[in-house]
Amino acid sequence: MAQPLTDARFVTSAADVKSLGVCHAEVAFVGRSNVGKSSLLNALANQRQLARVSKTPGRTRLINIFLTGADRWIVDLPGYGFALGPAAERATWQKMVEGYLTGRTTLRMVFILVDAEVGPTKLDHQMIDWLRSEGLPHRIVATKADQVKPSKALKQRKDVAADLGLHSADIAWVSAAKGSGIADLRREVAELLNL
Ligand SMILES: Nc1nc2c(ncn2[C@@H]2O[C@H](COP(=O)(O)OP(=O)(O)OP(=O)(O)O)[C@@H](O)[C@H]2O)c(=O)[nH]1
Ligand SMILES: [Mg+2]
Repeated sequence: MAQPLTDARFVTSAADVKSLGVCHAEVAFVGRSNVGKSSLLNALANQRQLARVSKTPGRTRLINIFLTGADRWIVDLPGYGFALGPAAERATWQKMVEGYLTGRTTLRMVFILVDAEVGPTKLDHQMIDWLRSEGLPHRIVATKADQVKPSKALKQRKDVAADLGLHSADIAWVSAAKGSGIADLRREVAELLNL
């Protein structure tokens, strides 16, 4: 049988959670702009151009829905913290993302992406604190792991985890560029979606 998630295809973009239909189960990916969300989705789906990867931060400004299996969704949320945009734009982002995250009973997991080398930023902390306070199921994924020197990897994993009050093993370490950690995360997503 083909690998799960590799059948993923883009369905729609939405600015408002109210315009989204129902599905059987969904998982969402969120993180600061440029953290590698789209690249990770492409790696999980084993497709080059499923989600758009760009050098310009803040490209993904809508809720992007991808369909996999029978009625399962993978949801790419717009990144936060792009270019210190106008306050009104940030308010729109917040309304859209928080509306989505609190408005979906079929949401099984929020994957929150943190840059492995940079570690959690102030905005990452805010997002994670908010997810905790809302009691939303979430899991940290450290992206671009290939950017961390192998000699520093162990300490970096410990430091990033400690910064978030977690253990190293609580965080999924991935590199979309090198493929490390992708198969495990794909399996995890497939299980969450009962695929
Ligand atoms: N070295 C390395 N670079 C990566 C990796 N994943 C993504 N990148 C690079 O990081 C940049 C941003 O990647 P995207 O996947 O577009 O990030 P995004 O979070 O979707 O960004 P926005 O949609 O703009 O918020 C691109 O230049 C990617 O090539 C990785 O695993 N390793
Ligand atoms: Mg993107």
